[in-house]
Amino acid sequence: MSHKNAGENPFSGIPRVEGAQELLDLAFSKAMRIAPPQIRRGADSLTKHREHERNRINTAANVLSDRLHRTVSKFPTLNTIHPFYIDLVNILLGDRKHANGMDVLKKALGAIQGTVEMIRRLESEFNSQLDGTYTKTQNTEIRTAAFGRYSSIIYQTEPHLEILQKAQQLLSGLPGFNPFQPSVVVAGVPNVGKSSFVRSATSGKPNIGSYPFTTKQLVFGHRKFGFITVQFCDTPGVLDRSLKERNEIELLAIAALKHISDLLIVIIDPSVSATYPVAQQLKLTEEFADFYPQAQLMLLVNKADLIDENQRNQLEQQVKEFVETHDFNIDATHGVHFISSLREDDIKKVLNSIEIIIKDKVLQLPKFRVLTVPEIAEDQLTLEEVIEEDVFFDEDRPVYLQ
Ligand SMILES: Nc1nc2c(ncn2[C@@H]2O[C@H](COP(=O)(O)OP(=O)(O)OP(=O)(O)O)[C@@H](O)[C@H]2O)c(=O)[nH]1
Ligand SMILES: [Mg+2]
Repeated sequence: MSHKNAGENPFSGIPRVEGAQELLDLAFSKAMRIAPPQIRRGADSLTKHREHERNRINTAANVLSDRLHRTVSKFPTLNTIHPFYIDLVNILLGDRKHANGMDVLKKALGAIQGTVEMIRRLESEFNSQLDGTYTKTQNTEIRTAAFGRYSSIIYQTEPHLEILQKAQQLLSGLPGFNPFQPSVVVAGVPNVGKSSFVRSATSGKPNIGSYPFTTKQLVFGHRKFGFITVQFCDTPGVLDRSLKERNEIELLAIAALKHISDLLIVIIDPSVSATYPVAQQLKLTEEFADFYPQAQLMLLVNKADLIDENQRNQLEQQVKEFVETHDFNIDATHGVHFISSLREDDIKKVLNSIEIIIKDKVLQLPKFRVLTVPEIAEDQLTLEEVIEEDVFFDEDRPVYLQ
């Protein structure tokens, strides 16, 4: 099992997983291609033939067990991964009726490890069957029998291989999340402008479209504020429905919200083309805030370019009342903005507020206080590397932490 650095997706290194038939084809074709053994002069042709069959039995076992072992070893140690990824595994691989995804994956990895051991046992059994007293035909029959047993074992493990294939396809492309960096999660109903905002604010490249559900996965972007790097997570649009009615895409967004959000930005679309009326979008904001009560909240009323002054005044009043009548962790000065994510100045204003909230509130959380310095020790960076990577250093700022 492999270990990853903080900030990397623990599943990112998993190579494509071969299916049962593909594995067997590989193993048997390699075994059948090997040249007859070079045996000391004078050895009889029966011995030569027997050793050739032995090599085939061993080669096929090697290919099968090496490939399977390599696949299993590329998966991360499951009990050390961050709860964020545990939730994603549970959602993406879970069979909602019977088992959660982590159990499904653990079972599959265990079964495949068991298959490797079984192949090795069969290899040694068939090796000891190849006996000096047998004819060539009998030795070939033993090799054929070995291949038959290998095949049935590999076919038995096919459902588990399929789970690993699914895991590789769904998990290896997940964004890397660093639990040692503050995270901003951007949420809201479909089409409000989440991806547009994350794209303007960070180095990420979210998909943008003028129809709901453009973003089907989580996308991370990063932005440096002086010495700290902040992760921005763009989420798929979440609809205003009860939890059990939500589909997989929406559950993904919620899983992300729960574990990683230090600052939750809820974007509201007040325009006539919005998927939901503002009142309903505000109601959903309550749900989000309940979901992760520790997160700071920021409300962005977006698409301000599409509303007139009258509407804007009304909205300001509506949002003000909403905030006053709830007990949110929301900054009085920096917590609410009316913006257009198409205007650069508006984005700058919001980024400035984000920086203040992160430095004043989020970095005060105990988890960041303990983790800033050990991160360097763990990565074994030298002072020069630290300076080069600009981890804590910025021309405009003193070198110490606040
Ligand atoms: N006029 C105007 N259009 C905007 C603004 N922000 C975003 N849009 C447009 O709104 C549409 C949806 O934007 P996205 O950023 O894809 O919205 P999203 O919330 O990520 O959508 P989903 O991923 O589908 O949930 C796009 O056509 C954007 O160009 C804005 O401030 N003003
Ligand atoms: Mg989007």
